[in-house]
Amino acid sequence: MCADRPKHPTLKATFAERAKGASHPLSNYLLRLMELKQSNLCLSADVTSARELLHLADKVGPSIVVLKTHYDILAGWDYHPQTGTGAKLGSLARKHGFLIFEDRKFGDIGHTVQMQYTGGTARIIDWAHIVNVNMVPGKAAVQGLAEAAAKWRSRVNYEVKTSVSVGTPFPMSSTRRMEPRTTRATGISVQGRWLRQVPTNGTTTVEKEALPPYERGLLILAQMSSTGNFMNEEYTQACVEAAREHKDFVMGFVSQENLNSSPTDSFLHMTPGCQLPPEGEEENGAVMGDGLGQNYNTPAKLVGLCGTDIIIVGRGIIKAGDPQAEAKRYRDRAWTAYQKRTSQ
Ligand code: S5P
Repeated sequence: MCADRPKHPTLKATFAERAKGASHPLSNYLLRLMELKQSNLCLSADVTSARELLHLADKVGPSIVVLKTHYDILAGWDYHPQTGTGAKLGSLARKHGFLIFEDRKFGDIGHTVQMQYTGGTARIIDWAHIVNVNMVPGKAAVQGLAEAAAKWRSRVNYEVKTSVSVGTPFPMSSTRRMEPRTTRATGISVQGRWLRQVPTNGTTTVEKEALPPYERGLLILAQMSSTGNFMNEEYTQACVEAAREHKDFVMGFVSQENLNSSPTDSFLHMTPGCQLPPEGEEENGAVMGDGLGQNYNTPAKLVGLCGTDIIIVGRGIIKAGDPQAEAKRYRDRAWTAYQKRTSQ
């Protein structure tokens, strides 16, 4: 299923090592979060109401590093910038430590995607750390979104500096928030915090306020999981080119395999079309499609063999009897596949 591509250094590097070389501040944050939470799981929260979404995010939050939404499939989405669903998701993201990825798949001319990203009732840019683009209209869609994000970034920065509340996120400057605090706490894990590192030399680095930086990131939809899709190799490579041209905004791809090929590529890969056979049948069990074109592969195949970084799982978790326990199982299997890949 994944092409026979030359082995790229990002296949062997740990997430912590890759964080150091990440040019995008949000990628740097996400890679550190993955290492610290020992998770490379994104929940695709495709439920039907905003209330269910918030409930699920709170339950599954400890196991995931990214929560993916389709805000337009949810009944009862509250658009209020300070108290609405986006703002509530933001506080759950801070509570549990995950990023919000609105799977909007923008796919229009540059000017229109800018308006869709920043305006309307949803004002996606205000609550989604990450969005994605369908590059069918050409590279201008990427450029349009990048410009919109740069404008947003300078507006938020200005508003924070002048202490005007903007409804998004955080009261402190990103630089302060990114600075780890160092405390003496020999060999003890610090209770109640989701971010902590294993003690080294008797010193534990505790990132108390490790909230995401004020940045927005883009994933380019470079390959799809569905049968008969039209994203051929030429298209995929055009997506890679566009990503290289906008490294300050593009974090990586939604793809089915690792697409890093030039020595300086350090993109992240998030991969949908992932399911596990039922517990107890994992060795021999097969995963079937959904009857509507969706194909599924296991975390071992996607992360281990195809070299992707984060698995995106929807119905495999949501439809389980106990989504919380199932999220833990997916997290464990995807993390094991990552550990195997980097240690071989
Ligand atoms: O190629 C793709 C790209 C995406 S973003 N295939 C996908 O399935 N997706 C999304 O991932 C899709 O829109 C859905 O939200 C999720 C997969 O859900 P599942 O229930 O099949 O795991």
